[in-house]
Amino acid sequence: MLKRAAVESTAEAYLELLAARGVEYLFANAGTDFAPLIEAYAKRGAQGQASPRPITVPHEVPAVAMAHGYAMVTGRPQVVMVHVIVGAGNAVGGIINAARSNVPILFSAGRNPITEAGHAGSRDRPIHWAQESFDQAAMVREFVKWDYELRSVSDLETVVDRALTLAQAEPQGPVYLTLPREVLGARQEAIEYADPARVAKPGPLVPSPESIDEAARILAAARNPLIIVKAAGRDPGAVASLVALAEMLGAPVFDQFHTYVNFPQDHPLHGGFDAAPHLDAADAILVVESDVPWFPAFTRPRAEARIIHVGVDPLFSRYPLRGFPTDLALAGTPRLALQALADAVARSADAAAVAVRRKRWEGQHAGQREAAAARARAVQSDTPIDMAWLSRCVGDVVDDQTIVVNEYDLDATQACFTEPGTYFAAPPSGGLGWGLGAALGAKLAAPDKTLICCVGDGAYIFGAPTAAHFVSRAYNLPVLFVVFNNRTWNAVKRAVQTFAKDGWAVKTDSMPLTALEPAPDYEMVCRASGGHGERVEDPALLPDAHEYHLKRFLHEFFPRGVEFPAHPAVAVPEDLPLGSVVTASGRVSAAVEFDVAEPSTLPFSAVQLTRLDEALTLVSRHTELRFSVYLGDLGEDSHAGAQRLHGQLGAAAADSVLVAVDPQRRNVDIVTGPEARLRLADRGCKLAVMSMVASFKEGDLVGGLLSGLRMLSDQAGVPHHSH
Ligand SMILES: Cc1ncc(C[n+]2csc(CCOP(=O)(O)OP(=O)(O)O)c2C)c(N)n1
Ligand SMILES: [Mg+2]
Repeated sequence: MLKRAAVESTAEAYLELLAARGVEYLFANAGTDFAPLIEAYAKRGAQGQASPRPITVPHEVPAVAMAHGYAMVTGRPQVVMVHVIVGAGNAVGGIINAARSNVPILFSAGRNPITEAGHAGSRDRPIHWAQESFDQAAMVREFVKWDYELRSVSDLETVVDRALTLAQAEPQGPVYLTLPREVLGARQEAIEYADPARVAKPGPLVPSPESIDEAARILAAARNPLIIVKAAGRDPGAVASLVALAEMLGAPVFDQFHTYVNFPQDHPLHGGFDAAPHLDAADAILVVESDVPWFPAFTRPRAEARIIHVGVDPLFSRYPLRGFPTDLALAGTPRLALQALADAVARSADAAAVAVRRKRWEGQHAGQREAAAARARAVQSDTPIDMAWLSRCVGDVVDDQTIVVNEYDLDATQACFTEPGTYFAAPPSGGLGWGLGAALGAKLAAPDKTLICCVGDGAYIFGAPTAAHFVSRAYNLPVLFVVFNNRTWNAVKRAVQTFAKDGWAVKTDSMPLTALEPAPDYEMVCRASGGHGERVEDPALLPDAHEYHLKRFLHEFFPRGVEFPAHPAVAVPEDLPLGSVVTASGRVSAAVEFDVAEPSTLPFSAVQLTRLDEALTLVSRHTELRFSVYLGDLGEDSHAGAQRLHGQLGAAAADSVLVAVDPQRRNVDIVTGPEARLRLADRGCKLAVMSMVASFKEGDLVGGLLSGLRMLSDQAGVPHHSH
C-alpha cells in the first residue's frame, strides 16, 4: 500500500520512514549537523507523529554499545547517529565490535555542510571547513557491510530499506549511512512510501541436504566426537538444536570463549569451557560459530580427525587470516543446520555407543562443576576479594529473569547460565568500552529483566561511565554494575607474563603501562548520577551486598520509581508487632529497638521499615558499628532526649550511632558513643544531618534517613583491624 505523509524536510521524511519500518530508537550524540533532525523531531513531537525515540547518549562508545545491546537482545536493528567525522571516529571501536559480533545496526553520521554558500544549511561555523574529509565512510568501510551517502529525498525509501535489509541479512552486521546537512535540511511537502516495505525480510539460510548428510555420516561414525561452540546462542533458538544434536551423539559441548548462552551449563553434556585437553583424543570435531576453535601455536587436533564447521559464514570471510583445517563447511543458520544434523544423525547413530559416551562425559561434567565450586570456596575469605569468589557471588544471584553482560572478569565457571539469551560476553574483537552501554541497551530491550553488568576496572573506564550513568538515570534504566577492581589491566600483565615468562618484567616485577593506580573511588561515579554506589572490600559481605543491591537499592534508589517484577514483592503479614518486618530473605526482624513512646504515630509502613531495617543491617555490618534509628518525640531538649535514648543501649552504647528524629519538632540528632566517635567526625555527622533535613523538608522521611545512613556509613568506612 502506498502511504503519503506530509513532511517539512528530508530529515522529517527520514524519521517518518524509520518509524514506519519499526525502528524504535535513535541512539544519538548530536552536533551542528543534527539541526534539521532536531527541528523535525520537535515538529513531529508537537503534532503527535511517531518517530524513533531519541536517546541522548553523551559519548559515542556507549551510544553504539547501547544499539548493540538492544539488537543482541531483540534481534531488531536500531539506529545510531553521531556527529560528522569526529563522532564517527569515536564510534569506530563500537562498530568493529558490532561487525565481529554480527549484530545489525544502522550507523549514521551527519556530514559537514558541503557548500560554502548558497544553500539552506551551507557552512556557517568555523568547524565546517576542518570537519570535512575526502571520504567519510572510509573510516568504517572495512567494518560495515554497505555504506552510502544520502543525496536526495527521492532515494530515501530505497536507501533506508536497503540499509535495514542488508544489516539483517546473514551474516548480519552494521551498515553505514552519511547524512549531509543540506540534504537533511532540504524543504519537502510530502513523502510517499510503501507500507509495509516492498523488500523481502532476510530469512534463515539452510545448508544443502547433501552436505548435511555427509556431515551426519562423519559424526555418527565417530568414536569420539566433540563439539566446540562460541556464538551459536546469538540466535536463542539454536540452543535447543545444539542440545538435540549433542544428545543424539552423546558428544560433549565445549563452550569455548563463549559470547552467548550456547548450551545449558547444567546439562550433563556441557563439557566446560576448554576443549584443548580433549582435542588429541577426538576423531570428529564440530566447530559451531567459532572463529578460534584452538590455538595452532599450542595445540591442534590429530591430522586424521575430521573437522566440520557450521555457521552463517563458516569461513569468517572478513578475517584476513584464518587457517583452521576444514573437511566440510556448512553455511547456514545454526538453529536449522544443527537441527537438520540432529535429525540426520538420529537415523544412523549407534545407540549403545552413544549411551557409553554420554556416561563418560556426564562424569567429567559433574567433576568440573564440583571443582569450580571448590575453587571458589577455597578463596572465599581471601582479601583482597578473589575474582573467583566475586564471580561465584554474582553467579549465585542470577536467576532466569536475570541478564548478565560481561565485559571481562566474571568467571563463567562460577555461574550456571541455562536459559538462552541470559548471558552476553564481550565481542570477539574485544574493543573495550562495550559493557556499560550494552547493558543499558539490553535493559531498554528487556525492561522486566534484572540487569547485571560485570566489568573490569579498565573496562569500566573505557565505557565512558559518566555518560553511561547519565543515560541510566535519564531513561530509567536500572542496572547493577559490578566493577571487578583489581587496580590494573591484568590482561595486559598476563600477556607480558606469557610473552616473556622469565623476562625482565617478571623478574624485576616491573610492568609499566599496566597499573590503574591510584584507583578512583568508582562507587562515587555512579553516585554522581543519583545512583547508589558502594565499595565492598570484605569478602564475607559480598553475597549479602549482591542480594541487597538487587532486591533493594536497585529499585529503591536507582532510579527511583522503577519496580522489579523479576523479584516477588515481599509479603508482609499484618499481625507482626510494630517495628518488625519480614525482610526479602524471609527473616523477621525488628527495625527499631527502642521503647517507642507513641507507637501509633509512627509514620512508616511495614515496607518502608523493611527498607530501613535492611539499610541498618548493611551499614552496621559494613562499618561494624551499631546503627539505630529512633523516630518520635524527643522532648523539649531534643539533644538530651537523644542522649537518654543512647544511654538505654547500655554496654552497646560505646560503638553505637543513634539517629534520632523528632518529626513534630523538626529535629534531627546524631549521638555517637566514644568508640563510634573515633570513626565519625562531627563534621561528617553535621553533613548527614543537613542532608536528612533537606529530604525531610521535601516530605521524604525514609529517603532522608536512608541517604543519611549512607553518608554516615561512607564516612565511618570499614574498620582497620590490626592483625
Ligand atoms: C579499546 C581497547 N583498548 C585497549 C585494549 C587492550 N586491552 C585488552 S584487555 C585490557 C585490560 C582490561 O582491564 P580490566 O577491564 O581492568 O580487566 P583485567 O585485565 O584487569 O582483568 C586492555 C587495556 C582493548 N582491548 N580495547
Ligand atoms: Mg582490572
